Amino acid sequence: MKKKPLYLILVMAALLVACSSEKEVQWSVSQAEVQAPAIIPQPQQLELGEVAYEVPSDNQISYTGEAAASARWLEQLLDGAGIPAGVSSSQTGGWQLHLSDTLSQLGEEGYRLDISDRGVQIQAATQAGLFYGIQTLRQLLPAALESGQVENQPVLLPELHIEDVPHYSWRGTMVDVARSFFDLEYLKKHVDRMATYKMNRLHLHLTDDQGWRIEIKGWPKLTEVGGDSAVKDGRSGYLTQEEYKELQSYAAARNIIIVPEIDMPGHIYAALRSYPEELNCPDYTNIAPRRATPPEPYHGTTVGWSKFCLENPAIYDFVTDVIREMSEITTGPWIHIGGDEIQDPRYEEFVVKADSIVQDFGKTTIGWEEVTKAEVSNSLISQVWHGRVESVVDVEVIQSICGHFYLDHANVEGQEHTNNWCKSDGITLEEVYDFKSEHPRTLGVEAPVWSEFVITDERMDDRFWPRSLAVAEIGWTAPDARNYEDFFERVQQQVGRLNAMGIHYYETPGIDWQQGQRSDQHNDVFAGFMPE
Ligand code: TNX
Repeated sequence: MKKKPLYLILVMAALLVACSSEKEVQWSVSQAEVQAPAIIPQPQQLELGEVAYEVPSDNQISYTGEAAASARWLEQLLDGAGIPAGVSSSQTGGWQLHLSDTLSQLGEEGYRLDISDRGVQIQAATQAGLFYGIQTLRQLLPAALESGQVENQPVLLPELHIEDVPHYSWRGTMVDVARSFFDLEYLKKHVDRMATYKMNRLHLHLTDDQGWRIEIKGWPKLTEVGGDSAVKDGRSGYLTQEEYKELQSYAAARNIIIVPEIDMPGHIYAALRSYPEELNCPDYTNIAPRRATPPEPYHGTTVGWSKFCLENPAIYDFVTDVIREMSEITTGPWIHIGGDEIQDPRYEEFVVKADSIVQDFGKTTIGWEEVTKAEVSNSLISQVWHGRVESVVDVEVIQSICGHFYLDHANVEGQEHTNNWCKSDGITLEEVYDFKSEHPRTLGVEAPVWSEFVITDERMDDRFWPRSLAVAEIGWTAPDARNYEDFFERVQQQVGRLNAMGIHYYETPGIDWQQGQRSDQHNDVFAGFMPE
């Protein structure tokens, strides 16, 4: 064997060192023009470079700290985009995830995203932050990945630096599953869509006159009887505790906390019907006007006619049992006690007691703003929906003011199957977007869809989308950084993605909705995915 000259050995050694150092990764600059990314919600800080990079055909995802789960999310995302990638805890990958306490200036949910000739780097102090960095990256990848239909084309990423922290900690939606039932499958899909746009609270209105939708083991007739009815033409049914828990872990993996509402002491006919002896006054004087008499179900849409028999102390046994079970199965810190639309001399007494029961089980109470007529604890959170209650307590608020956030109202004047009591001409995308909170203790925003007329999945989609994009941006982006024209442009650029996600949105006028194919698969990229 011929001896290799020394200089050659030295060169080879130097090469080896270079290869194993971090400098190994160098992404090639593409000639393509860099397009301004159209991210929703708009990041707080975005610096766009002048070049784009072509994602190589061989990729490695490296992570530090406890970022293994995020590495799996990213792997799943890249896989959907037709970008093969392996995961390792080494430092040499072109895709890097850093989770570190030293990044605490990024807060609970913030992240930093850098795209350069070194590849893609996401940094955060929390899992939520990394997850959101990945969601932003998702919006830079081809929309077709949402339906799993990517063509084998080179993927280009713009050189950029993003530093992004949410304005509000509460960025929610509410689904009324009580008037008409929405099942686990739909709710998971809804969670996936919310997470794409960095929304983090899903409030479930679980009980009302028309139906009771959560299993309570100590009071089984609530679902056996109360779960078996719905608004006219609506769907009956309920979530078992197992399903509820499954939804919670699915949501938690996507940084979404489930907020369960048991609406009391009004809007309670489904329970009155399930346990007539225990919860009603003699002769049903607590049901007035008498829209229905137990055991018949209620299919109408009128509100404000049913309540517990508030002078009967036994109702508190029921309330305690229900709140105990809900607290046991709920991983999030909140229990919503409703409290809306009811007149009774004992209303305040009830609310104060219910608030303290919730706290006894280690949770924080949320109520519709009416509850602040009572001297509730100052840890309670008030959900403002009409803004007419003079609060006697100084508490934090969630803004759901109906003229901006009641998405059961029409997308456009005259739309069928909509409520219109708050705004008769509907709530346009722009009217949603125009919200600004004046309240100094605002936790954030939440958009409810009540389901008196929203009796199919398609209708639920139509009420939420695209208006939830506006809600997401109000929740995330600072008020001064928001601009409707700019937002509207970005909505236009999200169309392909909404289509590929299979969302049955309302076709807001002024937007070209014919971008790509609407998938009938409901194949959200992360649907069904749970990191280990
Ligand atoms: C008012 S908002 C209600 C609901 C109705 C909704 C219809 C609130 C706390 N109560 O019971 O479904 O209006 O828009």
